Amino acid sequence: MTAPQVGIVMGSDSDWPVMKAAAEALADFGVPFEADVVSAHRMPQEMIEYGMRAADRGLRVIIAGAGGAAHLPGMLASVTPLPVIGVPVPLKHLDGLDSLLSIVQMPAGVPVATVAVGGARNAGLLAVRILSVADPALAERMRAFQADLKAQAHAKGERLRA
Ligand code: RP5
Repeated sequence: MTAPQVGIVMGSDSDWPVMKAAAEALADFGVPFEADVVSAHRMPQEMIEYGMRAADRGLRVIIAGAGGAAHLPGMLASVTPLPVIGVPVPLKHLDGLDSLLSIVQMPAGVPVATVAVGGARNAGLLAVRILSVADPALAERMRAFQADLKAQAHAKGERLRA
């Protein structure tokens, strides 16, 4: 089996219906990934261990999703040199604004690349872009994907003008 390049982690399996879009984006581009539940509040030692070992295990990017008091992405960013992409997961109350603010308001020196509330697909695509900097074949697939997006947008305009 190919070693995972991206670690997708989330605070609970209840986040998976949102987070699976990141996994699907990575699979679309053939990027090997792993997915797991790593809760900042319910298993803090394991969470720190995951972050501290991630780079040495060969991961290149971490995608971390959580809802509510969403401390997982920031805490992982505090213990790993890897880029961390945070996904605010919307819960029943507050529409994910709580998750967004918990993830995006990081102190200077500890960045988390935060995507939109529920934006797990973009998190996957951003991870692909990060990896493609050092992977020309992956960069070529990203260019083809972008060209396809452009063609679809043009087609929508053509349908409106018709
Ligand atoms: C957060 O609490 C998780 O990321 C999840 O979004 C939320 C609810 O978790 P469960 O109670 O569904 O396990 O830490």
